[in-house]
Amino acid sequence: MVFRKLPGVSASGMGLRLSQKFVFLLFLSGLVTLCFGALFFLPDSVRLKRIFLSKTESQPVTVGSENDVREHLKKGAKDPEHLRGITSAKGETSTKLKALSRKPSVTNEAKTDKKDAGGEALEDMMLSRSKTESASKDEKVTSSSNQGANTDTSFDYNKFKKCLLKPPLGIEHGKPSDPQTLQRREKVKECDVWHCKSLYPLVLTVLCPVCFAGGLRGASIVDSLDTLYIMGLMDEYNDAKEWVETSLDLNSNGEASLFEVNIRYVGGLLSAYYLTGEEMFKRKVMVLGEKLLPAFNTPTGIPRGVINLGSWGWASAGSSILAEFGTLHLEFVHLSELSNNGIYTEKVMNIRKLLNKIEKPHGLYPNFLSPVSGNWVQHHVSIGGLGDSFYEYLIKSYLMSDKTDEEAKKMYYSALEAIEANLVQKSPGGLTYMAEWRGGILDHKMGHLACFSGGMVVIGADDGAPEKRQHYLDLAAEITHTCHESYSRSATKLGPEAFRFDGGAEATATRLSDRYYILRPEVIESYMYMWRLTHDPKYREWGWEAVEALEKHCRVEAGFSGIRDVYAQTVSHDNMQQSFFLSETLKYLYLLFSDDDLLPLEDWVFNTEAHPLPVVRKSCLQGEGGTHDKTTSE
Ligand code: DMJ
Repeated sequence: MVFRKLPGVSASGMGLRLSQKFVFLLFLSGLVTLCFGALFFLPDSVRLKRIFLSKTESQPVTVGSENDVREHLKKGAKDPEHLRGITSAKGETSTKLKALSRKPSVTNEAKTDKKDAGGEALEDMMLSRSKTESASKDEKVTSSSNQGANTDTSFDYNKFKKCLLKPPLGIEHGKPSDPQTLQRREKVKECDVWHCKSLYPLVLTVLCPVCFAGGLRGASIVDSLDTLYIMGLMDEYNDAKEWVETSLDLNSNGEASLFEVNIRYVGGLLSAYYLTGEEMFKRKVMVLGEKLLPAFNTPTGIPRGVINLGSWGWASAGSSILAEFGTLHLEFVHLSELSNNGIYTEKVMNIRKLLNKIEKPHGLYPNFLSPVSGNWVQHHVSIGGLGDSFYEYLIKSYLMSDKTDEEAKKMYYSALEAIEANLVQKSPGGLTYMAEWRGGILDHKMGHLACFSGGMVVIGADDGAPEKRQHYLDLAAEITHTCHESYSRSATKLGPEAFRFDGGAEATATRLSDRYYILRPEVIESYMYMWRLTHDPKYREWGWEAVEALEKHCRVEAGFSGIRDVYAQTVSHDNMQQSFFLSETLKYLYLLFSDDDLLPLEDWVFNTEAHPLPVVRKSCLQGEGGTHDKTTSE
């Protein structure tokens, strides 16, 4: 065609046949493509390359200012792909091209990469070798995860502190003025020292006395950080902190429960950061948070229950459990707060959206949902195991949002209405309990786990319809009373795993398999909230009964142990000290015997593993800050 336009020269005049012309053109275009393609393989310094390739394709995206970061993150929140070219810290650079060509698998890179230069690297160089190795490994994961979620480290900790209404640790760490209460509090503290003395040397040498099979190690250490700090056990806290800093390996290969990792590790690291301001905790939790994101890559966005942190992704098929995928909200909102990246909030809002929209039998939420179809898998409803913390997180999301999250509020009170209409029962002996619901048929059993609901109902009492306030207070008190009965009707004064209200039973376990107690916190948790909100002294008395029973039946040489049968006069130990004993049971007991200004409920909500997370005061955090009551001291 070109030839036809040349004056005086016809195509045929060049003596070429059509097929020859075609071959010639093919050769020419191949040559041009080859030359252009070769530009990509030239070193960055070659001028030709800079001339021909546009800036955005060949040069690093320099994230120079906070605003640049925000801009990328804003886009990233809408389009996670966009985030792939951004590395972990403010001011760092990355190549979009490089990021796009990265393989999703991280393991090889993690082994060979060197840690990026910058503030964090410098800091690491000053720490021990193992710390450098561990932090560096974590950093590798962040930069090669291709999620690029956590990039902004500009969270203003001082401003956050100013936005709290009261100092977190109150006056003198919430020391009660009444000597008997103080004595009881000291006893609880001593229990914690006891576990530390026996457990920590093991932790520090053997490394893994309490861990998840195949998952992350050191659950007890991360879980107990804030308890130690709140109790003022600074030597033990410093040991735990050092372990986290030097030995917590976030790349561990093997399956782990997304729920467990979230409530213990994410929750534990977040609360440790908010309480202490230690940047190391924030860095760790940011890395971990990012590693959880692939779990949400399902057709519905409902995450799989089991993940593999080492190989990046979810590990198992099957249904997702309501209490697991519905217990991410508090931690994920804080991951977004700290990283200034909405992606975490987006993930959990997506879950909520689905749950809000889906048809619910009698307004109830069944325990199993398919992450593929987004439908309920069967109709078993429980306020205990499999369902519990989903309801807890609805009301706590509302409270943690500084009472702005109206959707969470609405969902919580409608769920509570459905629970009251379908599950709440009164026994012949006058005990109020929460039965379980199996496709419309009631199972008159209440699990120990469901005993958290006394606390849940009481913290939400004030924000329901005004005419219901007293009703909620009464309901909370009745449930807590029933749970106390399940303790006081046993030989050990500790409660069984599940108790029944049929066949003549009233708050007692009828099956052998339900008779164990594994140091669970839920009953004591409700005592703590009931005490804080009513100041009825009986809750402190009930708490003390539990301390005495724990001391008598569960204390062993190496810490505390669960028991196999709460009705047996002579106990048999299961030789397990659950990690929640440290994070929840002892913490709630300590708070029960402290003044209300230790972690005041106006400022803090506790995640389902009792890790305190601060109320997010958006307007204060975005404005000048400073609601701190200056009359109190730290
Ligand atoms: C804790 O790990 C959490 O409270 C969870 O939500 C369910 N129960 C255990 C302790 O019993």
